[in-house]
Amino acid sequence: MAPKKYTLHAPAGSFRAFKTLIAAEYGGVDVTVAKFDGSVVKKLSPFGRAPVLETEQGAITSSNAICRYISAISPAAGLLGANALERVEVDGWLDFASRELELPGSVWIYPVVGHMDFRPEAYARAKEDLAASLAALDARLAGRTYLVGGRLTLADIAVACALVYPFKLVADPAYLKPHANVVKWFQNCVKAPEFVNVIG
Ligand SMILES: N[C@@H](CCC(=O)N[C@@H](CS)C(=O)NCC(=O)O)C(=O)O
Repeated sequence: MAPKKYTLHAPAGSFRAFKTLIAAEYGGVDVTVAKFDGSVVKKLSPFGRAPVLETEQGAITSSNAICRYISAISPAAGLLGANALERVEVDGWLDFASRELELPGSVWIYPVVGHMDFRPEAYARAKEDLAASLAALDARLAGRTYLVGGRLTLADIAVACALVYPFKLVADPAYLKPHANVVKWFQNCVKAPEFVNVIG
């Protein structure tokens, strides 16, 4: 049987695309990244937002849905959790990554990389909000290697991807000092070849 075709449409360097591409690395799913064309995304996505995954059955929108799908079609990688409790915990961490990390992380980073005007209040608030989320994450990671269960899941992938740019571009050692468990866990995740192949 011919291998199924999956094409991901996302701007270059999108942290929302990283989640899917790393899940695909763990799952052994071949995902082609298309040269980004916003007009294609507008056609494929009802909201006109990237990323979008084109499959032979139709398009899938929303980065969390896409990475869940890639994990679901490669069950041997165990990315969605080992039982019902782990599965809902993974879902919870995907929500956490989107709301509590990607959101403040973007508001902090976008003015720095020129994607948004600099507004001092929003910038300061984003830094504070991200620190509060990191504190919660740090507490969860005390004495644990992974966020859910005893092995890496999509929860680790999504949460680590949300932190790639904040950690690379804006968070200095003083900001990260209270979050040593997060830093240790993050470094452990991103050194895996499946992460390195996507984010370098
Ligand atoms: N919750 C969505 C957010 C997607 C999103 O905001 N994508 C941005 C690019 S990273 C976008 O397409 N912005 C263009 C627009 O909103 O028109 C997801 O996780 O996929």
